[in-house]
Amino acid sequence: MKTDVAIIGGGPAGLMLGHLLRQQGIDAVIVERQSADYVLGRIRAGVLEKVTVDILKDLDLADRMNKEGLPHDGFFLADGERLIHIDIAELTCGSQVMVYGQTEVTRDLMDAADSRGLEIVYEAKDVAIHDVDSDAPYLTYLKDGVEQRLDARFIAGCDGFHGPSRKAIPDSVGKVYERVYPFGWLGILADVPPCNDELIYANHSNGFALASMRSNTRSRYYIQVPLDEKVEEWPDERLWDELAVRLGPEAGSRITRGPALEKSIAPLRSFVFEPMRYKSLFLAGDAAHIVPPTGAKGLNLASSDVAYLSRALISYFKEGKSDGIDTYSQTALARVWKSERFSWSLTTLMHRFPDDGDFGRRMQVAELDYIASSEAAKKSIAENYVGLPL
Ligand code: FAS
Ligand code: PHB
Repeated sequence: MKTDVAIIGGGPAGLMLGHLLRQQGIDAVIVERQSADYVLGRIRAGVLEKVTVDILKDLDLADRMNKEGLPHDGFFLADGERLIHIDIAELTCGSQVMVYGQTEVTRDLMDAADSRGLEIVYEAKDVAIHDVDSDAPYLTYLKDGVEQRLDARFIAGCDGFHGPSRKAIPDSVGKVYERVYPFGWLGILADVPPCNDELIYANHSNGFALASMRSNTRSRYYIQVPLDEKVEEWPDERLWDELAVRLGPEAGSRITRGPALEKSIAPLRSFVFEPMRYKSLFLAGDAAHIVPPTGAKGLNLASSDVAYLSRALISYFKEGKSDGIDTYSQTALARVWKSERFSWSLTTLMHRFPDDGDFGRRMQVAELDYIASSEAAKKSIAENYVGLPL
């Protein structure tokens, strides 16, 4: 089989890239290790920046999001009983974020693939990358036990943190920047109304908590837990009790309890791999970087990578220009690092770190006092939260 761009990974990055290329008549094939149901079963991001909303609108795939999504004008930082409102619409001259789950974004992109000629090979096993240092790279993979070959001009590694594409870049070329946090997030998804109409990020002496949602009838909550914690140690009732404590008396009293539809622990790390291009191989999304979810940046960084990469590849195939692909890594990384900084900063502010001690806690209180009293501090948080311009 032959295509223009072979995409490894059928998550949001791979699906968005594939659609944007097909929309311009450029051939692309996605090779995905899991089944479609497995990909849809992963519960992840909940907040979309403008860049992600715009990609769905540009692809004319925004109808369900416009119908079911919840545009939000602000969120809260809670510190014990104090609630600090970040009015993002006022502070950013009208920008909003869209609450619409990554699962739904992925579903909308998947459902449109066939009708738009975007081929997705699901359950492709043992994907291997060949000859990326040439102009004729190719993939091999097993489908129903039979080895297949996919020749392409370029390969896009959209295969997430654990995929093979980063490893296809020589150690002499690649550099890793990483910080692993000494805690994880225990998340619960339940068909209960949210306790608040906007998100609440809470810093409590027991640890961080987040009250989020997927709709007006489906809520998503998280609490910070030690890295060695097991989901089995958190029966629903214990988790609901702890959320009521950490979110503060007002929001806590409005929590509606219900059975978990999903409950899992995700580790937190800040991670960047440079460069995001090696000859005929490009990296996009979690394949190149990971952020702690505190800033709601993970999915949205995948979107900005794909916005840059699709423009570069379209310019190459339709105008014969290489300046976009030649500057892709540098352009994408400039935005990646600013989002890494914001996500690290908000994580540091809102979580209890085992080694912080009294001084570290006083620094958090002083920063929250400053944010509560400063328009400039709130504006800085707001413009990062809605997403910096491309
Ligand atoms: P993905 O990981 O979504 O997709 C990569 C795809 O590549 C997967 O479908 C995988 O099956 C496939 N793949 C991997 N190896 C392969 C191989 N060898 N061959 C073929 N295919 C292969 N972000 C937020 O903004 N907010 C959150 O709350 C949040 N929560 C998260 C919770 C968890 C547990 C995780 C892991 C991430 C979370 N994220 C969150 C980040 C997440 O949303 C990612 O940023 C987003 O999925 C990035 O999309 P992709 O880059 O497409 O990577
Ligand atoms: C979510 O709803 O899953 C969510 C929202 C905001 C975040 C992280 C996760 O910062």
